[in-house]
Amino acid sequence: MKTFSSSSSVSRRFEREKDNRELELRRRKCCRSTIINNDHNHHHSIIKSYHCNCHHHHHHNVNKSQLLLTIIIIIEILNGVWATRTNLSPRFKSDNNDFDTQSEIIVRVKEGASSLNKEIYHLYGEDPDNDPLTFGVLGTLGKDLLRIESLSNNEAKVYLKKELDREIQDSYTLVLTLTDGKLGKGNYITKSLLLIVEDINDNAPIFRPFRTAILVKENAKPGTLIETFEAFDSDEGRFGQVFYQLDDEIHDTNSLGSNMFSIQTVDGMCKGILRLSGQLDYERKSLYQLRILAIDRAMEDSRKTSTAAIVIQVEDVDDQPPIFTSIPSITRISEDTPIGGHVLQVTAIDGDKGVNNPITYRIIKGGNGL
Ligand SMILES: [Ca+2]
Ligand SMILES: [Ca+2]
Ligand SMILES: [Ca+2]
Ligand SMILES: [Ca+2]
Repeated sequence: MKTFSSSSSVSRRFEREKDNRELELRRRKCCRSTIINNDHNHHHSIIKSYHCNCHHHHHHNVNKSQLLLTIIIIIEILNGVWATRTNLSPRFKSDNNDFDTQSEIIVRVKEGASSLNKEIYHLYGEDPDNDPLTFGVLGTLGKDLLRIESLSNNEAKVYLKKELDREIQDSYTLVLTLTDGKLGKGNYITKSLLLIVEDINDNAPIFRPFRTAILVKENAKPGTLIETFEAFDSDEGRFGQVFYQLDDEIHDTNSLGSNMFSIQTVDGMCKGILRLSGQLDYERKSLYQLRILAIDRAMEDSRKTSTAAIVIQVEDVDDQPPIFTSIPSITRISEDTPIGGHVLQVTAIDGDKGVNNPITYRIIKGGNGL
């Protein structure tokens, strides 16, 4: 009995060990994957114990996956929020290269009407999120000068809206804006635009005040300075350099005007010096009308000219002897001519037409008794 009992207890122990091994095996399987759940009804006690064991495990797994799911959902939500919050900013691009962040756009435009409504620049932008881009310009001055026309989602043309005058302002610093519509109202990416106004020859020289009527003594020596002219031209470089000429088209009656005077340009001083170059003669010509031309040094077909008209009055000097106009060669005087009576009338005029020299008469010889 004891043997039996012992043999039966051995057999039970064996059974128990077998069960345990099986249980362990199943547990391992179970823990490896939750799909194995279905064939647990092999042995009741085992299943029970297994269930007991695995039930705990399953519970734990459900909690874990719920947590995982929750975490994933939260991450998804956060991702969404993050994505909208971290909209990637657009940026300006040049046509083929990215801009250096510090560099500004430099545009050169000729002054004057020829540049009006011309396309002066082509804008490119880039947005990592491919948002449609809007270009603009800041400030009233910028809006006054530029018109920006959108071409596509990331391109725009810049037109000059206003006629520029270099002589008033030769450059403008403007600020271009770029938004993807997500940066928020009033937020822009900006880029500095330097607008350089280039010169054209649109100004004629302007004379400084000068004497329009000048009196010159007829005996003035050739080379005498008559007047200095000064004309300023506000254009740049050669467009603003001035030289002087006498207008040959004005001919006085003797056609001596161009020889009688000459004008010399003093380079670098904007001055023209009018000198006498011939010998004046009041008796021959007492009035000269001159036209002084101030011309800039642009190419011949685009030169600009101003004229100064002056009158030169020749001043008479007493350089001519008087001339008798009537003098009888023989005069008869009757004997009874009373003393103090009329003997002879002579007249003379001064050779100088302008100077009202008084003519004095004297009898030089043979005047005894007269
Ligand atoms: Ca964006
Ligand atoms: Ca101008
Ligand atoms: Ca000029
Ligand atoms: Ca100019």
